This record gives sequence, structure tokens and C-alpha cells, in this order.
Amino acid sequence: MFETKERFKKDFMMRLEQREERESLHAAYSVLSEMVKEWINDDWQANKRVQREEAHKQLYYFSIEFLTGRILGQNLMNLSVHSLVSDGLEEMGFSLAEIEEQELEPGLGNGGLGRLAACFMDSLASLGLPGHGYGIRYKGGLFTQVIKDGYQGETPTHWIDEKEDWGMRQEELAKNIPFYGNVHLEVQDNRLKPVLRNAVWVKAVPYDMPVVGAGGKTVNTLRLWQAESASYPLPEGMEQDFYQQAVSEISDRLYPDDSQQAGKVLRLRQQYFLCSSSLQTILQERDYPLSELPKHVAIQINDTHPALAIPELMRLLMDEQGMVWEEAWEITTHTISYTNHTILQEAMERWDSALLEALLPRIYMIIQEIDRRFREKVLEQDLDEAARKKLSIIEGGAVHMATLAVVGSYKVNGVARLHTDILKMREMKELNDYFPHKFHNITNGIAHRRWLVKANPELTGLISSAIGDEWIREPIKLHGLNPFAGDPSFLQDLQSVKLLKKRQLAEWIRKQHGAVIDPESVFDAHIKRVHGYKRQLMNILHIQLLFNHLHSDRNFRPHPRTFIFGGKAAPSYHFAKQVLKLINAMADKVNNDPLAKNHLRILFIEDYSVSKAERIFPASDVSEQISTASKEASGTGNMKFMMNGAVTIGTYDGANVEIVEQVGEDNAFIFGLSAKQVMQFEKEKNYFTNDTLAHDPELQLLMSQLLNGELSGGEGNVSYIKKQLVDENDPFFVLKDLQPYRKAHERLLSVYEEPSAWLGISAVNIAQSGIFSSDRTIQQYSDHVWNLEELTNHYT
Ligand code: NTF
Repeated sequence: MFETKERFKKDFMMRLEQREERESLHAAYSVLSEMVKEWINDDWQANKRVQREEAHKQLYYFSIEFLTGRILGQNLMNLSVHSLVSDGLEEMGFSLAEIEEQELEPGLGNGGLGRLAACFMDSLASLGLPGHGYGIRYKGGLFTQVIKDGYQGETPTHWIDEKEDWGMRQEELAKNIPFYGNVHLEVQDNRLKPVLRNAVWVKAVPYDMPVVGAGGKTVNTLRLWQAESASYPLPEGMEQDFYQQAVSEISDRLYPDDSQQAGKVLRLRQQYFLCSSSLQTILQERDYPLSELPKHVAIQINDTHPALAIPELMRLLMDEQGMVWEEAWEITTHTISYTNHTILQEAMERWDSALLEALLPRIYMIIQEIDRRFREKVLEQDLDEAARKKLSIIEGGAVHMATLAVVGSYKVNGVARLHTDILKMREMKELNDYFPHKFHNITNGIAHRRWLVKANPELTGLISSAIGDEWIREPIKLHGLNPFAGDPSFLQDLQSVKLLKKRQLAEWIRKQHGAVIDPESVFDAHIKRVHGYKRQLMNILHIQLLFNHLHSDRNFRPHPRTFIFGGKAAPSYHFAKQVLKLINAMADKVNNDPLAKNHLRILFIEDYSVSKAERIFPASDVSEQISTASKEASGTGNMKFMMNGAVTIGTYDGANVEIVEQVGEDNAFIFGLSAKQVMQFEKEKNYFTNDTLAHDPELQLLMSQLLNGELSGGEGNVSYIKKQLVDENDPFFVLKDLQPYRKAHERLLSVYEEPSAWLGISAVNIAQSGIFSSDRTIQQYSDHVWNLEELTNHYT
């Protein structure tokens, strides 16, 4: 099919001609994706066979989110036929880019956590490692953001087109999951056994998606579960309609909260649904003795959302397989490992005990027993009451999922060095003292194949023309680019590529949003979820400072800048929604101001998504990574910008620390409070907004402009913003860091005005970005946690 261009053209046309609406782009998409699926299928089946026959250890990555982005283009690229197909289509009068746009984008994630899972899938397959994903096939992905009068509205996103789905329904592999009911102790086979009576059963049906690695040989599986009615009798008194409604809810939609615990029973149902169906499958598919499970299987839980895997594996091993507690615990705690992705208190999962007990009575019993046994052990140590509390799984009427996750796994990792240090020294200090060898760091990474090779073919070409293309297989070899940071002809080419990507973005924005932006201006991008700690507010306040400066000082006429924002606010997060409105209101004001508009532009990109991100990263000059130090566990957007040659303005937070370590302080613009200072203020509770405002008339003016509506042109309510900045003493230190931020921007702009210096910095950023490939991340997980072996047929 894809052996030669001519063969591809012939096959493609033959199939297209059989389609009813053969003129439509959608038909072209349908034919092309059908061909790719067929092409992948042989290798997929072969891979499954080899992985079974060679008894390779398998990794299963449990995650409540997989933010894959569009799939067709990614597969074409990893199959190494992207340019063949693109050229072939062009000769027949089609555009591959337009065809790719036909694919409905699965938005099965909120942000970094879900996207990380998708990058990991790509790296596992590309490294030839047997690693698979288990997740949920939400019918509604993350909501579509619609901006009306500057406000965010949300509409449901339905991404599933059953006919075109990349997932294959595997009816015969369905599993049944019990909820509610009561546990009875009954005598079976001469021993007392807990039996669940009167449960409500839900059927989990898997949809399997092939995950093709680079080179096309390794094809792993991403299995997404869909909830359906089970053919079990309903508990007494339950109506069929009610049941069906409750069942379909489970995989109906993704929770739209990023860094915020929802605490809703539906979310808990989703979590158990994922864990139980996945674990049942793993146990049933095995052909080795159960006691050897840890030798054959590694399970990674992506944050605490799948932490119920721990008591569920215990349940299956004891209640269904007849093991005793000690043996089941030994196996569980040698199979499961846990990644922590946040220390924000509001994101820490704590489930109300009564709610958990009612929904999952047997699971709750097991959690109680894990807690009881662990408490007993802890009592053997000489610890004070406060420390003991921190080591309790059930505490204050709630189950602390992070504690459960740590106690029940053999390794726990944070996602950037600073984050892991904070976990070990502060957030989970007591647990780390108790389990000194469990905690370790593995810094996040990104799939360079999607974020550089696919998103920026022009830059990819330039890099390869300078240093060859081995870096695509081994991204650390981007180091070879370092000497080019002083090579004027390379830098000129780099500038041309950036300008081209900026023009492409500007053109797309003109078409999509009707807005005009100037590719000669500095593109300064802040794209991520809207959140207090990510400080979009600080960015917008800084723009107002610039606006004031322009109007008060005739000599201040800075190089034109376009401030690009993109991101969604959780629907119930009022503060974030006010910030979002403020950005749009400021955009109206600034973009229409006769003086300011020559120097400043603000653009809010509606409904930020993976595919939009693929356009923005390559076109950006400046990467805004300005979270309050200590709050952003890692960040991964920072790495995507860097790899595309954007320069970081940011705080010493998350992976920014390691980015600056790679490029050196001269090649990034760092400002503001350190994590240590922030944590000190938090501990002593001795920071007051007024201390910052007292000696700063500029900030006083800014605050009055914010509060009297002048900043937003009289548009929008800022009550939540006021509450946070004034009444709550600015917990994210927006005002405290504002002047240092402004100075960092001044330094940045002065370097930008010297192209050779700026481009040199940009080149160093690209050259030093290889370490942030998720290939490196996955290799570390494999070496230090999972112990996987490369498949033998990889790259043959
Ligand atoms: C996110 N965590 C962190 O906030 C990001 O800093 C990090 O880059 C990603 O995880 C991936 O590790 C979450 O979304 C959650 F759910 F943990 F709050």
C-alpha cells in the first residue's frame, strides 16, 4: 500500500472511487485512515504474538487521561510514510494537512498530565518497549471553549465518530465491575469468604487503539474502556431506566478540573471502573503462576486517580484467587508504582470514607485493613502524634489517596527534581523518612517526534542539514547544534524558519479568528490551563504597566510584541474565569488604542488544544513559564517551546530549573521569588500585599485601575481577583513578583533587539533540549522502575 508513491496513489484512488461522497475531504480522510489501520494491523498482531511468546515483561500505564491529539498524521510519521503520502496526495490534487484536519480531535485530557501519558505511549513504542495504556473512552472529552463577549462558555465535545474510530471494539474481552451491595462472610470451600451481595454490575467494553512507534515495527496498545449495561439482574427496587442512566454516566465525560479534586461519586466510579476492568484483564490474560506477577507485569499509576488499583488488586488476589493477605500484599507492592504530579492541596485526592464505603464496600474493608496494618507498624517507631497523622491512610473521616498510593507501591516518583525534593523534604517528609528508598525523581519529557519533527518540519530540516538526522533517533545528539549558535549563516536560516512559522500562524489566525497579527513582532506565548498559580494575571498586569508607560513617557516606544494567550478555565473556577475575561477585555482596549496598538497586541486563542498547540509552539519567540515557584510540579509546555527555539522567561519552578541548568542563566530570563522563599512566607504567614504596594506608586496606580474597572475598559467583574489579591494577601505572589518580572522582560527585549545574540540563545535552547525528550524519561522509568526489555524485532 505504502511501498512506493505510485502504489499508494493507485490504492488510494481505487478505494476513494468506491466511496459515495468521493469528492469530500472527509471521504479522503476515511480512505487514508482505513489504509493506515490495515497497514498497521499485521505488525500489531505480530507484536502481540511476539510479546506473548517471548514472555516479555509488560508495563501497563493506568491513567484517567490520555490526551493523544490527532492520530492519523502521527501514525503516518512513525510509519515513515508521511512525505510519501503527502507528495502522492499533492500530485492528485489533495492536501494532506487539510485531510488531517478532518479528524475529530480526542480531547481525553485536561492538560499536562494527560498529554504526558500520550507522550509516554509514543516513546514506549518508539523505544521498542512493551508498554500499554489503560484509560477510559469518555464520550465527551474536555469541553469546547466558546468565547462570547470575552467570557468563557462551555459546550460538550463529542469526538467519537464510530465509523472512523481508531479504537477497535473488543466485545469478547468485556469485564464486569461490581458497585455498591453488601459484603457477607460466607463459608466456601471450607473457609470464610467475603462475598458481595446485591451489587450493581457494570460492563466494561474495551476499545483498542494501536500505538505505532517510530520506525513502525513496534505496535503497542492503548485500551480505553467504555461503560455499558451488564446482563446481571438488578438489585431489588432498582428501575431499569435509572440503572441505564447511571451506567452510561460512567464513561460519558471527562471531569474538567485540572489541579482540583472534584470529590464527586461519579469520579470515584470512573476510577474504580478503570482499575477493576484493567486489573481483571491483566490477571486473566496471564499464562504464568500468580506469584510471579511482579516478574511479568509492572503497573504505573499516573497520579492518585487510579490508586484504587492497590486495594482492587488485593481483592482480586484474595477473594478471587484465594491468596492470603501477606502473599497478596507482597505481590501488590512489587507490581504497582506511583507517580505524583502535584503538591497543590486542592488537587490532593481525599475521598470521604462513608461515600467510598457505600460505593465500594469490599474495597473499603481492604483499605481499612491496609491502614490498620500500617498503623501497627508505625506504632513501633518513636514518632509524635503529628507525624503519625501524616502516616495515616484513613484520617479525619477521609481516605488519603496519596498515602495509600505510597504505602501500596514499590517506587514513588516526582516529575522534576525540585518537585521531588519538595515531596521528600516537605509534603511527604514522614513517608519518605519511613520508606527511605522508595522516593526518587524522574523528570518529565515530551515526544520530540510530535513536538518538533511533526509540528516543525522546517526546523527539523534545518537541524538535519546542519548535523545530520541521527538526532531524531537519539535526541541528545541535538548537542551537535551547539557550535552553530555562533554561526551567522545558520542563525540567519534559523531566523527565516521562525519567521516562516510565525507567518503560518498569523495566516491561520487570520482565517480562523479574523484577527491580524504582525509576524515581525515578538510572539510571546502563555498557553496552558488558566489557574491562579500559573499567573496569567501577572502577565496581563504587566501588559497594563507597559500600557501606562507608553502613555506617560514619549520616549518609551518598545519593539512591537504580540502577547498570545490560550487555555481553558475549569467551569466552576470563578477566579480563573474572571482572569480569562480580563485578558479579553484588555485585548479589546489595547488592540484598539491608537498609541498602544503599534507596540502591543493581545490575542486570546479560543479553545486551546493539542492541534492548536502544534501551531503555536513552533511560532513562538518567548515562552512564558511564570508559575509561583514551588507550585508547578514540572510543566512540559516549557520543554516544547525550548525545543522549538523559544526562549524562556520564567521562575525557578518545576522543570524550568533543569532547563536553565541545561542552557545556562545567560540563555534564559529568570526572575522572582524562589521556591524556598515562597515556602518560607507560607510557613511564617508573614506576607502582606500592602508591604509590596506601600512603596510602589506604579503598583498602587495599577491596583486602582484594576479595581475601578479602568484596566478592563469597564468590562467585567473582578471580585474574585480582588478577593485573592487584597483579602487573601495574594497567595500566588502576583504583585510581589511583578516588578522583577517587568525587569526580566526589559532584559529580554534588549537582547531581542540584537538579532545575533537572540538567535544564538535560541539555538542553544534547541541544542540543549534533547534531554527533555520523553525517550529519556521512559528509559529511566524502564531502567529504575519497570525493568523492561526491548522487543527483539524492533527496528528490523
Ligand atoms: C500536572 N499535574 C502538573 O501540574 C504539571 O506541572 C506537570 O507537568 C504535569 O502534571 C505532568 O507531570 C496535574 O495535572 C495534577 F493532576 F496532578 F494536578
